Amino acid sequence: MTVVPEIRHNWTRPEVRALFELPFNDLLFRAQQVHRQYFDANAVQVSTLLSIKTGACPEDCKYCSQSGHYDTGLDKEKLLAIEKVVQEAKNAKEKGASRFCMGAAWRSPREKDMPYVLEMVRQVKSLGLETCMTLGMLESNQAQELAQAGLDYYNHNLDTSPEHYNQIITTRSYQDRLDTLAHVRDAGMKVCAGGIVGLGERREDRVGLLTQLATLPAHPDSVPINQLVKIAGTPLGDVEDLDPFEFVRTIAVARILMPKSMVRLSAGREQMPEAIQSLCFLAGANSIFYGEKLLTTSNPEAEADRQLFKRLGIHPKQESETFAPDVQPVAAVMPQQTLWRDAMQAG
Ligand code: SAM
Ligand code: DTB
Ligand code: SF4
Repeated sequence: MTVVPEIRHNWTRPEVRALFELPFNDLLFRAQQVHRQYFDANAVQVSTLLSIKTGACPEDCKYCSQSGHYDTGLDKEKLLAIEKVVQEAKNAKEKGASRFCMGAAWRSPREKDMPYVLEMVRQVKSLGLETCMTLGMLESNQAQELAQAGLDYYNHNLDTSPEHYNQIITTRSYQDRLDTLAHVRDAGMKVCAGGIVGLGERREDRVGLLTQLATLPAHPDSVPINQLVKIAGTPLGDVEDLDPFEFVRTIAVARILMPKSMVRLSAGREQMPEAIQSLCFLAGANSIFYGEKLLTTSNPEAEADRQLFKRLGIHPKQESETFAPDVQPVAAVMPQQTLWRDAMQAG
């Protein structure tokens, strides 16, 4: 019988901080233990992203190539035609993606855009792909409409800690983001919510971000951890690099706090050595974006990712794949190593 940590929603900042402070090897060991209790450690889910409406965004997110507040030299595009989106989705499926994520540079969808967006969901879903959208803030009725059209996931990130947030975005509040997540949850869609690190934030802000995510009424089904892709022309265009081990730690802590969530090694892989990516998989990341482009920036070549998977013995996770170890929950594992060892020995 495998002993699994119970799913907790009452993580405290000191507990989360203590996890970040563990020796690297101990942290990775713990994350791997948790990961194996809920997932096949060698299966990674792959999604492909498409920007369905690019640039001229009214929001002022200091990291973003698409904000209309900064001159990033990006070519702006109108909302793509549905046929074009469907063709891209077919290509992504042929290349092995199981989920297709569509992103728009909007503060929130306008009512007149909704019929197009809903039709896009229906047509992409009819290809046999899982669907995900990220369109900015949603009202409750918009979330309901998307759910009825068959949208599986909605992505909306908290991005950083509540106290660092105003340094990064001033045009929408942290509470606005929490409200959108509540609307998505209430509409019955799966929630994809995570954040972005390497913004020049302190470790305490990474602690704060993950504590917020892990104390939501339900853990997000998917937790994207983005590493800042530095964009020239934005206020964060030449911020200092985050220590790659700190990025791996962030993944590991996310895995321990939210054992049943898919943790996505999201933006920033193109700039990340493969050895660090493989440490992220060891730390419990089990989802990536696959295909040469994210929204506006580049991602590793699909062939390079196929080779990486082959070298690591990883296979793409299929939606039909289930993993059901013979498990029994125990009281949640405490950050102190001794308690962890006791819990493991009890198993
Ligand atoms: N406009 C929508 C919104 O912000 O809600 C959806 C798209 S937005 C690009 C989705 C997320 O991508 C952001 O919340 C942020 O976490 C991430 N992101 C955006 N630009 C990034 C960058 N340069 N590097 C890393 N992650 C980025
Ligand atoms: C998420 O958390 N990361 C993705 C997705 N959700 C929409 C977006 C990453 C964007 C990276 C920068 C760009 O390509 O513009
Ligand atoms: Fe707009 Fe989203 Fe970029 Fe913020 S992250 S500027 S909301 S596209």
